[in-house]
Amino acid sequence: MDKKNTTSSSSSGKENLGLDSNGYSQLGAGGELHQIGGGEHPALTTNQGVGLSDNQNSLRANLRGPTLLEDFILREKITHFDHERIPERIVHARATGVHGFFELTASLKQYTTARILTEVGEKTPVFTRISTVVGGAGSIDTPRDVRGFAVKFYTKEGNWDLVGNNIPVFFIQDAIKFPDLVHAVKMEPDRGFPQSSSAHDTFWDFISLTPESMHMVMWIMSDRTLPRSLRMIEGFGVHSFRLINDAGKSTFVKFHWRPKLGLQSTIWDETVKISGADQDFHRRDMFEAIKAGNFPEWEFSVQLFTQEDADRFPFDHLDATKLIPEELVPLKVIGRMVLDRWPNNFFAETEQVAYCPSHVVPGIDFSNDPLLQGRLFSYLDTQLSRLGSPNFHQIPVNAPKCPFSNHQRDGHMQMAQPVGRVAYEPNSLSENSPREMPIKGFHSTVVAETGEKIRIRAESFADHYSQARQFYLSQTTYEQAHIASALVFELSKVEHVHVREAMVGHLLHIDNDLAKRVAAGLAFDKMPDAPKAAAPVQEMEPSPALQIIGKMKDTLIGRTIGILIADGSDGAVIKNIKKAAMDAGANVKIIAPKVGGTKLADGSMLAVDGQLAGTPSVLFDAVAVILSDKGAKALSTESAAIDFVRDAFGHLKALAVDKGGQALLKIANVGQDAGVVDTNDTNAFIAAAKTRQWDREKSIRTLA
Ligand code: HDE
Repeated sequence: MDKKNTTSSSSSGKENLGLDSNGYSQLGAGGELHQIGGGEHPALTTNQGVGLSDNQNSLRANLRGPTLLEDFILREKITHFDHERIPERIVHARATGVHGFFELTASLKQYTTARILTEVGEKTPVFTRISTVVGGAGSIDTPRDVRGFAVKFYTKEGNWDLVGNNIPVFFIQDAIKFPDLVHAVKMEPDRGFPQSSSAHDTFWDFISLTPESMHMVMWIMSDRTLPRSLRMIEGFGVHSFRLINDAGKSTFVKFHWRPKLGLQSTIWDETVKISGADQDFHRRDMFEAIKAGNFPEWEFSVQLFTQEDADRFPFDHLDATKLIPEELVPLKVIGRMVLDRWPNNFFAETEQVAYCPSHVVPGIDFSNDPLLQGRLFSYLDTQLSRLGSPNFHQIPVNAPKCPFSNHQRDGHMQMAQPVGRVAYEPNSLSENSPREMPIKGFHSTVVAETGEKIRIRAESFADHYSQARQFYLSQTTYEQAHIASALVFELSKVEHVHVREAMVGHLLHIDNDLAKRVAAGLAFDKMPDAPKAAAPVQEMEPSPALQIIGKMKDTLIGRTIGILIADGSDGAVIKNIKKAAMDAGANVKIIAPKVGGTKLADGSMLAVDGQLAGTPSVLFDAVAVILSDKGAKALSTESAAIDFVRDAFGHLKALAVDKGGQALLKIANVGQDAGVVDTNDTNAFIAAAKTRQWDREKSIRTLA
């Protein structure tokens, strides 16, 4: 076990027995321990427990002779290595997973029998996996993309998987379109790129021919798809589910996660540069936060509504391209989730975890949403292909933490050793074999279904533009400009002019001004025709809850400030800024030309966290630049230093500068505004650092 790994909170004492937290042996060769280099190390063995005397050389016929087939140690090691990979997920391959707990704060006893939703104060272990959708497992953390938000609750009544996204709606209404959507957005089959981007022809071709996706398109073109941190995203169950109470009564429910740190995104240019500076930006951020004990937390809420309420909605709640505005059905906060333990092993847990929306517990049931219905099939099928065995539920991260038993048997990698003669039910030969639980077991809701068996989309699913319009009109002017600019950016990467035109045609139904801005950004000489809408566009009340800026918190908690220094910087000023930032809850990192340390004005050496060339300002939420005249002169010919301040300004961040810092700003041609303050005015700096300087953007960038 890594001695330095303080993030693992396995406190069962099992390590002392050579067992991991799951009770599996970590030692071979009888658990023999060797005293090596001051530490006690388990013996290195084969998988059969045979101790190795030499792990450096394979067995050869003579000193310089051929390698022998007889070398079972070499063959076992290489064979295992050859089989190290399993098929990556077709979507959501790239992810970060963390253990934690869910705690109920308000009971839903009136609505459900599910114990996890009725026992206030009870803590339920969870494993949460947050993913990008499009790229492969080794792709970057920060493309413009939806984030998956999957939570496995290990409840006392079985596992419940809430497999959602950070956006409350989806692209399509019917599961049968999912393979087409995914084939269109993933890398194009003839060329194998782009790896993790929607900015290409096949995606926009499909979208332009799929009007039902327009609401989702507004969300993915917003900054929601550019999260600052996985700790600062919302999560949504998306579909309507049902809660069932002890009288068998059903209530519809939508599930929401809201981050305690507030919602926050980066801006596009910043995201692009983060992708170059740190491909693991989000995974590292989560790892470091957990390691430092800054455990991310989300509030869990529900929207509850009846069939009669649903009948009055101006949309069909079974259509996953629609959301229920909070102003129509308010959110009821019922719990919180805290993520506090990094997995012991990435592959064993984050890779092998198998979520299935069909994993529900008694008291929770499905709606007829045709997308959800398709998902109920797809995920189990996917896990069989990915993990290769119907026994995937026995992998520790997937196994329920409550007892489970049935008569299923055998199969690849059966890890259990069921005893006895009976593997069927009913039986009279066993007194203790598993039996049904007629009262407490899972019951599907009794629902009357009538009508013709038919392959057709319901009329109530025909309105494709009203909520897209509502979303766009609910945004602040800054956010609207980002949406319009994102559309221009993405469509500018589309080679086929007719696809660009078709998209702008759809925008005409969403908002005339938006269509005009995008058409101008693409240099159209005339506005294309709007396609015929399947249903009239309805005017809906704007919903401020759909904004990001409206939901950002002015805070430095969970955020990081970078201080750029060089030889000769003033130690007292550095100390002052650092203290103010830390008092406000921020992390602070010192950046200098050399990582080994910097000699301050008073001759003392200051330790450095990051080397300037490898630690650009995109990694921080605000920056301070503290330089002597000599230091400023030395950095004036360093493009990394020029970029540091230019990007911080361009990404709307606060800058605190002393005289030398000002000199660098001048050389970098960086302007002055309320977000650029003197290092002596720490209060002004901290206030500015808690947000972004939105007004600055129009002075530095042409947005659509
Ligand atoms: Fe998924 N989706 N999906 N999806 N999805 C998968 O299952 C699928 C959909 C979501 O961290 C796959 O285990 C179909 C909506 C997340 O492991 C696969 C349809 C939402 C994750 C699959 C959808 C999601 C997946 C690939 C249309 C938001 C990652 C690997 C009917 C509510 C879970 C896997 C994790 C993963 C199928 C639509 C969220 C192929 C057929 C809507 C968060 O089974």
